[in-house]
Amino acid sequence: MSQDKYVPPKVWTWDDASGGKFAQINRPIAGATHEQTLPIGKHPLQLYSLGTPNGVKVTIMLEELLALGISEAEYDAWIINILEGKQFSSGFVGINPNSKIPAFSDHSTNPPTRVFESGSILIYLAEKFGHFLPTEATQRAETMSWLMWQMASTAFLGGGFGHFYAYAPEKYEYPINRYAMEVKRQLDVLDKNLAHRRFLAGDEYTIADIATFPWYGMLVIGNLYSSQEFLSVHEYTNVKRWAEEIDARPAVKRGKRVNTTWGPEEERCLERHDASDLD
Ligand SMILES: N[C@@H](CCC(=O)N[C@@H](CS)C(=O)NCC(=O)O)C(=O)O
Repeated sequence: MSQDKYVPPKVWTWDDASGGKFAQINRPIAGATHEQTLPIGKHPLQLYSLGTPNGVKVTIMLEELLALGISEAEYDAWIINILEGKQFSSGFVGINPNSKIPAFSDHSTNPPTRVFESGSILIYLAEKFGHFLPTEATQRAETMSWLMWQMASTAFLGGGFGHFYAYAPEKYEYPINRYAMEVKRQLDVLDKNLAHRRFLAGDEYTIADIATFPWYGMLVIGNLYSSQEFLSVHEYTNVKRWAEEIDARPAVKRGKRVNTTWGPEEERCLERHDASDLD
């Protein structure tokens, strides 16, 4: 697979030995690979996830709601190990036909409401509990714009830059250059917006911040993909200030730990079924 001699064939075919960290789990077909139902815990809200940036968006949101005293936001967070292919069980695919964490179901409705895509789960929870999504039209539009910006932009950061810089079997100059440029442009978009705003949509902390922090915030203050130096993230001083403020929130500290299988042992919380699991 030499990078300068590759000529695409007339018809693409799947080479499952193409290498890379995710070669074992990525496939060009959708659907379940095995029959397995999902567990259902004692709370109405059930989350099937992993402590990746997309996963912790939802656990941060739930912990923020609980921090406001909303006990109906109590939840069970089950771990879905994507490296073991658990996102392809029939139960998981039944909630998310796209086989990606996070997937969520609300059993307080009859039948239960399934929700997939992290942005969609954030909107569902914000509307259900009436927090972190302004109701005034202009503010709501601004929040939605930044939320959709995050959902559309992050594939370039994770699937593009992160994949080629950290996970691909070899370092290829072309995609690393292309995605590094795009990620730096995105960081500059955020930095310019945060130069005159406390939070992404204005003065209020919203689901746009909750969605964006685990990606771009952690890129700048958490060394995501060990790329802090490579991307010169110190240049984005407004993003850093914003990320540090969010990172200091107690609910964010709790949410970041849920469904993590890495990091310091005492910080991990493989599954959360009760507030005491994090205490
Ligand atoms: N747009 C989706 C992306 C979710 C996503 O990419 N999840 C990754 C982990 S962060 C995953 O489950 N990957 C498993 C796979 O690709 O099979 C969302 O925001 O919910």
